[in-house]
Amino acid sequence: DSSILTVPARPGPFMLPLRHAALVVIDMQRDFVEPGGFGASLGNDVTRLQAIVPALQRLLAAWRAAGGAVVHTREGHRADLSDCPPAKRLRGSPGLRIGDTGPMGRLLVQGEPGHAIIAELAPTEGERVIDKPGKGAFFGTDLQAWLAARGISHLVFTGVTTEVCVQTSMREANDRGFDCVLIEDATESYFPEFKAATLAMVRAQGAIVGWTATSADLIAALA
Ligand code: C5J
Repeated sequence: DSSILTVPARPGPFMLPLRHAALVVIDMQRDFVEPGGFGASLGNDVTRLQAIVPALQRLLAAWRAAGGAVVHTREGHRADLSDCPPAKRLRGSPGLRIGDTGPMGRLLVQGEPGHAIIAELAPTEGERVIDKPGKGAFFGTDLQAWLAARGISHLVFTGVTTEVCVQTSMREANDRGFDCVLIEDATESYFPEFKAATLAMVRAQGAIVGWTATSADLIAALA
């Protein structure tokens, strides 16, 4: 079938049936990428994450041009925090907690300025936006049913942060039977060593969680 693309990847080629695949963009929200948001409240240097935006823009453009499905996720909670477990809200000693008001509104609360996807990567009409209360994109969402209804079996993961929401979502997907590839230069962490370790561990042991590939190799395969 000519619609099955071969993407150079690690630990070996990733076979990508475009019509049964979705590009998943995890949590590219102001709360993680811009100063004054949730990520910064935990003491992180958020500027590291901005470096992947150009690669992600190029990949989104190529994927959209090829007609592939796109899913964006946003981590966040209802205004009354009824879907935010106290264990999550009270963890650690951050400057501000989830639900507290910062320069971009209440941290990790739906509808607040900080909850929005950054303008450069704004979803277009027809793309699915999944609001998730946890780190994984499947927990507490209808993502699995949405993908099943469209016959999607292969997922291309991008976004932030590599070892938290991206890895959790990729592991959830792997256990649900999806073949997954993580795009190395379209994901980032506040901790470079955690990103490197995540890339290494997902593709180890014969792709025990999935594959990794570069955006350039995927874009070339889409052309
Ligand atoms: C975190 C995420 N790091 N999107 N969320 O808390 O990775």
